[in-house]
Amino acid sequence: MIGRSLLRPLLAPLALAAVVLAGCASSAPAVAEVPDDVGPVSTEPVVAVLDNVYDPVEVVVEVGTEVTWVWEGRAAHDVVGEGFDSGVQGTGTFTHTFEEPGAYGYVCTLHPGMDGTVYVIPAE
Ligand SMILES: [Cu+2]
Repeated sequence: MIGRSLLRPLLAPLALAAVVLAGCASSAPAVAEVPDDVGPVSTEPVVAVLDNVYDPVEVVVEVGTEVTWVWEGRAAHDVVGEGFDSGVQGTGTFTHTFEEPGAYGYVCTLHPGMDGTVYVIPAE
């Protein structure tokens, strides 16, 4: 019983921190593990932002690689994932360099079902 009463003041701030962190990541998918069977590495990864799909839907890059999204559709879209957010734009490009391995799912917050994934694998 002594142990529990000592722990309680420590756990309350932790629970609060977890709620705050979850709130910040409301629209960005969580980073997941990269599956073993991902496709070949894209050396110059460029993703077209179309209406309403990313092309290609998935890219595979090594850590430290910059990925570029190019707006080619007629409608406005955004690119929102864990640690990156293009903002809504109708033309132009957005780039992000991925420094940690993981499966970075991302979405267009304007169009449900418009999503893609960047698989970041350790450099050779
Ligand atoms: Cu969109």
